[in-house]
Amino acid sequence: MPSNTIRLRPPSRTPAQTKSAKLNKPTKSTEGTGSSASMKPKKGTRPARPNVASRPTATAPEPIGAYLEESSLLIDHALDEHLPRASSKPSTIHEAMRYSMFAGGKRLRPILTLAAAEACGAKPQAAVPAACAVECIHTYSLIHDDLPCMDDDDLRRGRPTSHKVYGEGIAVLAGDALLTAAFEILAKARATTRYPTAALITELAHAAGSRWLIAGQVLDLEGEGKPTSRNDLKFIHRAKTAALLTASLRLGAMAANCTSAQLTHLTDFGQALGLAFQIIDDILDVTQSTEKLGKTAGKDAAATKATYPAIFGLNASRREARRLTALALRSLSTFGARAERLRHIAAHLLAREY
Ligand code: GRG
Repeated sequence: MPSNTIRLRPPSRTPAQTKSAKLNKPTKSTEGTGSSASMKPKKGTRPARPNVASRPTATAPEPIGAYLEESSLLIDHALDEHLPRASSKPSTIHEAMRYSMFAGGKRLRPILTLAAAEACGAKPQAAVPAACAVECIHTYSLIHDDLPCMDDDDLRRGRPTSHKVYGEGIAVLAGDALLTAAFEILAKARATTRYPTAALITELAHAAGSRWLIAGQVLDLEGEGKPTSRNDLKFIHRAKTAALLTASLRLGAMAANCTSAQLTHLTDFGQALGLAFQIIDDILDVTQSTEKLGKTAGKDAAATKATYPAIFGLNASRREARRLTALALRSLSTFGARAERLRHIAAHLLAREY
């Protein structure tokens, strides 16, 4: 893979594989089993962390593919530390939480959190609890969205969905537990002079609540098979997708003690990027295969859902995604070189194929 190619869907990895990747060692087959002496870090030492956290922020950024990979590992490592062990009682629920969490998602939202912190002059490490919290919310929403009473899907992140493996009851609870864990983790975020920890908690609760993420899901559910206006479609996409993506950026900025002007610019960036991201998702649903997407392709059309390609056509949808990405990029004009990673991420999301 060329080094500047975004790796949007890394292969599924267990926390053990994640740690091994950082240690540059072979992987164990399952977490907590079959440990070999050569796999274990020396007593008293911790696995080496990816070096994104300690790298100065003003230097030229490395290729985006490497940055995404390193950031993803940093987030996986932190999530592994924050989430209860799979062996904690009752193990079924903790295994189910980890099954979905470490299934190989793109980690887009937490990467945006780290990149936003960097754009505001902080080291990514400052935003790690917020990054983990948004990924917990996102993964919970995917588990619940896949349930038979919602979108009823069998495949997610290239694997059978949670309810297919653990049954509906445990899948509901795994989602609930990740939703709760998000706020437990975020409560550990350090306050800055401008933003108390409660401000970060409120930010995430608002984006994940009944006025945004859940509102999007409600309208999506209620709209199936019914005519949807262009404005309603825009609102559904904003609520279901752009709100959490924008909150991911805002949380990174807040963890970096950003100014209110920086927060406003990143909000504008997130709203435009989030809408572009969902339009691209709609396009990929009709243009890519199930195998490539790691989730069932053609699902939206089969459910007669309102999507951009269904309402505006494929070409107009592509044009709109390009226009919104350009608009998003303009919001970063005052950030200079520190926002280079956000710019690269936006460009690569526009070109993604899954
Ligand atoms: C609150 C149950 C509930 C649902 C909220 C997020 C959501 C609404 C539904 C999930 C399905 C869906 C189509 C969401 C839109 C956002 C989106 C494109 C999610 C997929 O995000 P990716 O591509 O996924 O970043 P990975 O697996 O890579 O993390």
